[in-house]
Amino acid sequence: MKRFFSLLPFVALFLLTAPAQTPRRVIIDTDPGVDDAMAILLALNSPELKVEALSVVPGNVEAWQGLENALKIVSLAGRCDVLVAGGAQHPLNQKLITAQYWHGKNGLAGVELPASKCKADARWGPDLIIEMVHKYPHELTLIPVGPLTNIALAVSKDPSIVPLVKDIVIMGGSITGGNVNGAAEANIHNDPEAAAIVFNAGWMVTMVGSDVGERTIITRKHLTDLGSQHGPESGFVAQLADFYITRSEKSGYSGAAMYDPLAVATVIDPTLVTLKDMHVDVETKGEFTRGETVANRMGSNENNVLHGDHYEIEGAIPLKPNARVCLASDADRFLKLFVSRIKGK
Ligand SMILES: [Ca+2]
Repeated sequence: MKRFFSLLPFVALFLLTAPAQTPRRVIIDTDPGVDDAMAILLALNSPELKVEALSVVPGNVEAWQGLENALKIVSLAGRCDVLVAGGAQHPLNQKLITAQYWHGKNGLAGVELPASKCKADARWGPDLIIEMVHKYPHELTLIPVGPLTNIALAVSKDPSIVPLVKDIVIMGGSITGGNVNGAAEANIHNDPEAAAIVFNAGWMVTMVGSDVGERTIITRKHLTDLGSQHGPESGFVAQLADFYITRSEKSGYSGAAMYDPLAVATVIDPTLVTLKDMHVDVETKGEFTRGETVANRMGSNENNVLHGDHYEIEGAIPLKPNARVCLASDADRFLKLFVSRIKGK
């Protein structure tokens, strides 16, 4: 008997580390968006995930266009069971900056999908997030792949959701320069105040940034592979990828950054990325740096103490990490996963 009890910790450890038998429940908060559409279809075609809902946030396109796009995407996939809700209409504290330049006039590379057979949920996106977190405590993973407006509104309205969320994996930020300007990544740049609320909410934010997305690119080789079979979803993704790669080539890149799909893939298979715990602050002022994610790679700040007319360094003050920052991805393995999940659908 004594021997059995001495084994209990090991049995418990095995149960905790055994592969999950049931899919992970996720909510994707999205501003669709070419790479959003790819990310949503990757999630809907991955048995590791159960997509409970899409909440729509203004970003790449205005809120109404994003909601229409989200509804058309779930309809194309034959998945009207997935709740789709509109949310915020604008960023918390600034004017919206849309990105038709990168995503086409309707946000979906100008591709006109059939009218949606699915209907929008009547609830407001942040309220839907709050309700779902309470419905499935410790089970839901949030995957925000747009500006963080809806998530900030949800945690501000009901901070009790923070410890009840299983995980939050965002596409946003960067620790080595931006994609909007020298400092800021687009999702954070589009609502820095919301991002600051989310990073300071008290949970660990997994941050899949633009710097890693830009090293995880879809190329014409993958496009040929995708186009080798013809289904409604693979055909749509091939059209999106063609537009997106062409746009990126015109800007001097050899392929298109898989920003949002990499965030979804990080939830499907965390071994695809390398993460490091850091403390991240969001710059909300700054002459050149509004919207920058300022990551502390040392885990501490110098402690400067006033001595007469000057300060002296007296050691360092440790910082509590609030983010798991993505440093690298296994791009080849990710692209294989992406193409295989979309192909033939
Ligand atoms: Ca997005």
